[in-house]
Amino acid sequence: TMETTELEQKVLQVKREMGEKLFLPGHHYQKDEVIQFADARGDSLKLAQLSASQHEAEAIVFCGVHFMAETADILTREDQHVYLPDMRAGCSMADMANIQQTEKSWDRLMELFDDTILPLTYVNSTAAIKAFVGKNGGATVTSSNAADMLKWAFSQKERILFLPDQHLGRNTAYDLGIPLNQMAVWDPIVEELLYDGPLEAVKVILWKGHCSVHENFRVANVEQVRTDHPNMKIIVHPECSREVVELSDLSGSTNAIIQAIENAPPGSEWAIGTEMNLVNRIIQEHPEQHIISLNPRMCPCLTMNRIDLPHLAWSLESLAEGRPQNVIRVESSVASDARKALDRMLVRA
Ligand code: CIZ
Ligand code: SF4
Repeated sequence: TMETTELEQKVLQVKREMGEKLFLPGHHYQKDEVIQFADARGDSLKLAQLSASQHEAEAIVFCGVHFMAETADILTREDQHVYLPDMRAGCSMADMANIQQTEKSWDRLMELFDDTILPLTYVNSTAAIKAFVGKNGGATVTSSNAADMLKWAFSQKERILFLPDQHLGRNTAYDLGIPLNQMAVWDPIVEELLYDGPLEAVKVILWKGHCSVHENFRVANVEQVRTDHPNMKIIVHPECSREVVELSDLSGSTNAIIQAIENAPPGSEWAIGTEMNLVNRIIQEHPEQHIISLNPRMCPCLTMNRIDLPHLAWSLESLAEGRPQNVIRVESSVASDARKALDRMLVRA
């Protein structure tokens, strides 16, 4: 096996050789050993938009998870190819909405609600789900534009089905003034609507999915920080539960979290509720502030971490040797419907 320095040399060598023909986007949740080589860092929306604007690039080696690489493929030309250094880099949230279940659930829900629903999907979803949403008049959303997209959706239909993250859906709808008793949860496993009131009152139907990383930030963690650090501000990602968001000082997308820390005066104290690699990087980049993770046990995204230096070096080496591995190619009929859902968001982003 190669030593770290050899692997790093390999990465640098291929980057040098390929120049503009290679684009290497890196998600904020990636390991330091990988993101040090990224041509751009960002959240999933920024990386998708940047990938789409790399007209010189023949190869995009995506340092992130599978759905992000799919989105990059959908938004780039036919002759540009997207690669994922480890095919096991999935997303447990995206996997919580598979297309068969979604189509079955949709039929049930349209019956229950008499054709009054528009589907929205968080970009953290498979290309097949994005295509389903695009075909049915809906759009994708990210955590930075979810509120605007929800408003748009209500200009189209009476009710929204929000996939696959119930927490982002609930937190965003709540911020828009929709009371919790007008939100129902759809459990796709038992095909059941979890709701107490009259069906006419339902405005938002939340797909019962979640992020297994952000669910690890609990009310008990918030209470502990309030006790141990009374002056500390708590900021969390809206993939955290409603209860945790409610008890925190601020909530916001990856970019909003980074901005809040950058704009805070020296000596500020923060507990951050988001993925571990990003929190650690923010801590390193802001020694003038006192920053901790909201959950002291830290919360890594295991699938993001599957992209490591050995996988990146292997992926680039195989590409340079003309036998590229792990191409991410979304079938063209799926891609064209998924693109409709993405475009409805991008024109408003
Ligand atoms: O939790 C994630 O995977 C996020 C926040 C992705 C992104 O950048 O939108
Ligand atoms: Fe998926 Fe959560 Fe990991 Fe993001 S942090 S890639 S939503 S499992």
